[in-house]
Amino acid sequence: MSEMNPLDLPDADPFEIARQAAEQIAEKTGVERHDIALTLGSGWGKAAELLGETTATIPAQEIIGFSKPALEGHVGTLRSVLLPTGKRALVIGARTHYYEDHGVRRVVHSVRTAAAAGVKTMILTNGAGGIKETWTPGTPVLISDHINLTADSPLEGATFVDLTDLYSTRLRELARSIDSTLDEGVYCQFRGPHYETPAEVQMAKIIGGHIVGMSTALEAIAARQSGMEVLGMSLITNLAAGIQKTPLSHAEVIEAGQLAEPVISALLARIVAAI
Ligand code: 8IG
Repeated sequence: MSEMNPLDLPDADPFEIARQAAEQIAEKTGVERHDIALTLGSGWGKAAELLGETTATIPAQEIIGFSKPALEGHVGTLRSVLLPTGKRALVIGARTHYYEDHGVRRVVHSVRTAAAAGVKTMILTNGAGGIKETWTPGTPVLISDHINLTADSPLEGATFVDLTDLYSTRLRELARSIDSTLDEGVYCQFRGPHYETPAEVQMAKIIGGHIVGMSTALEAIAARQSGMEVLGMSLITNLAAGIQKTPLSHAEVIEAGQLAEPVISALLARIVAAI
């Protein structure tokens, strides 16, 4: 059933495996180095086509350390895109979620691979629940900071990494120069895969959270460890439990994502063109 992944071996070096993955990507795409990487979460997939010309598409599982996508709505490919600016973007349509229980190394492997491929700007996107009552489903927001509620970290051993300005102020300002109406908020990563209880959403609100999700924070930490600048964006596909009066459903989340997708993908493409 599940295939063996070298990241799971006890003496594996995740950075060496990321280096090998980057080498395979360079071989398969014919692109030696990429400048920007984007992880496209639910609702953001269409951005891949709008960014520029796709010059190569690779099924993610052909690259060392990557696995097949576990979720509907996630495409499971890595694409190399030539931007109008001449820069090269690596589009990651294959996200491993923490709740899949494959360990943090596999969660952040795509980010480390991007860094090894030369990427300096990491764009992390997701679909998430909104706590701010002014947000309606379909609203894209900038991530200004995060609260990591997984009690886990991609850093191993005594590795101390500064997370001040983790979600680059410069890139958030650049995004707002493209769309001045973009709001921002603090992203709380829960383990999932269940959605929160209303009480947990209230807790998130009280401790300073505005967005609830199941990804991104661990990836952002790994991105910063690798020295990349991070831009984070959430598509609010639903109001968080208890904020919205009706129960949450995965179908609703997918639908809100599909409706918003063309608009937010175009926005993201314009932001990337300005980087
Ligand atoms: I889409 O309401 C999406 N992902 N934790 N809570 C959490 N993750 C989400 C939610 C949500 N909506």
